[in-house]
Amino acid sequence: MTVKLSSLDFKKNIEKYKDQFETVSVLDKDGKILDQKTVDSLTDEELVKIMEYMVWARTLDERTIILNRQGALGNYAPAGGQEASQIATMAALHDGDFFAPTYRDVGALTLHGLPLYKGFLWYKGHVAGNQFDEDFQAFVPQVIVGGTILPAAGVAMGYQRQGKENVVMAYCGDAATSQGDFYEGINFAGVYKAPLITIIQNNRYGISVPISKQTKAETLAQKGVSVGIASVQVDGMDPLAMYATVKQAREYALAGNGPVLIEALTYRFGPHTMSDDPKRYRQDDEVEEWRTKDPLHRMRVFLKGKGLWDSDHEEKIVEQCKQDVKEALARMAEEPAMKVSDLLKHMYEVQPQIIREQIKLYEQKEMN
Ligand SMILES: Cc1ncc(C[n+]2csc(CCOP(=O)(O)OP(=O)(O)O)c2C)c(N)n1
Repeated sequence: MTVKLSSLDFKKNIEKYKDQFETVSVLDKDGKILDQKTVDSLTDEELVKIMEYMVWARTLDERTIILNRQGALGNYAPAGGQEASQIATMAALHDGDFFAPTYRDVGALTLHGLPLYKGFLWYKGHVAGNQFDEDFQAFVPQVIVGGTILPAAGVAMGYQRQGKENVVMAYCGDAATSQGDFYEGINFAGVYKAPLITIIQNNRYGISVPISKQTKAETLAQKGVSVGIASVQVDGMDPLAMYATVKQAREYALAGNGPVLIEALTYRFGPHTMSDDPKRYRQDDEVEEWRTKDPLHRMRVFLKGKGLWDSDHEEKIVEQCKQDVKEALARMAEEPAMKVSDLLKHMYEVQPQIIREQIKLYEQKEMN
């Protein structure tokens, strides 16, 4: 279709993109069903697993905040509030699927199979927290904003070439979608139809910078349109919508259709990290409003209504998590203190001369 320049109106052109994305939801904030067909497509086992994952992760978040305040760990990026977009989606992965997490996703990474003590070591900046078993299908948490997507696209292309029946799931934040790496990653995955599921955890802030100051785009899902891939916006506080969307995206990607971009509308209840004061840039009523959308609350109401959940079940998961934390702390304490020479040994497969010299120097110092 062609158009005469004389009849072109730039303002109207932008308006064409408004309200292009409807938000997928399955449960409302009070646990009422909005999409019965999707609920019917999920087994009781799946529904309970989603809740167990979220309760465990919320407990871990609360415990880790306390441990951080006690000085037992390094810094911590709280994830409370994001359990539907971050944790429920982990429940949709299959054995052999690959996960590319950010610094906010150590809980999710643990549910993917990382021993918790390794996650704790990672928070402490201990080199052993970056050493995963070779057959563990995940990257270490990425601190570089936007840095998850491009390597994840590479793994997805590799899986595709090996004929593996597995997908790669990568997370990033809203601010990360303004980074070049984000576009390059989704573009590459699109060109090669790689089985990459990218979830944008749109919690509305990049530290203190609100989404309105990050981008002029109406939605973040529409960024996928620019590279021609399937893109969807989902209520990121709705565990069933997030879980079912990832399940569907997985099937779509494995059928050879290419990547899917999911924008999850979510919120972090706590600070960006433990050294941040969100009261300086967020209003209390905004936080309270989002707390009414708590993914655990709506899932609890829904499951109780189906007779699949009670407080004893929830208490058992909470206790399990506390026990896991205790054991992880004990295991972490057994780890030998990190040496500077250890740090230098993991940068290169074949060490250049200058690194070899530095290792030798530090090893001599460490012996004295
Ligand atoms: C390339 C890069 N620039 C800046 C930073 C500093 N930084 C750390 S977290 C952060 C905000 C990221 O926000 P978002 O992507 O929305 O994720 P969220 O922290 O909300 O999960 C910034 C700017 C960084 N780690 N990496």
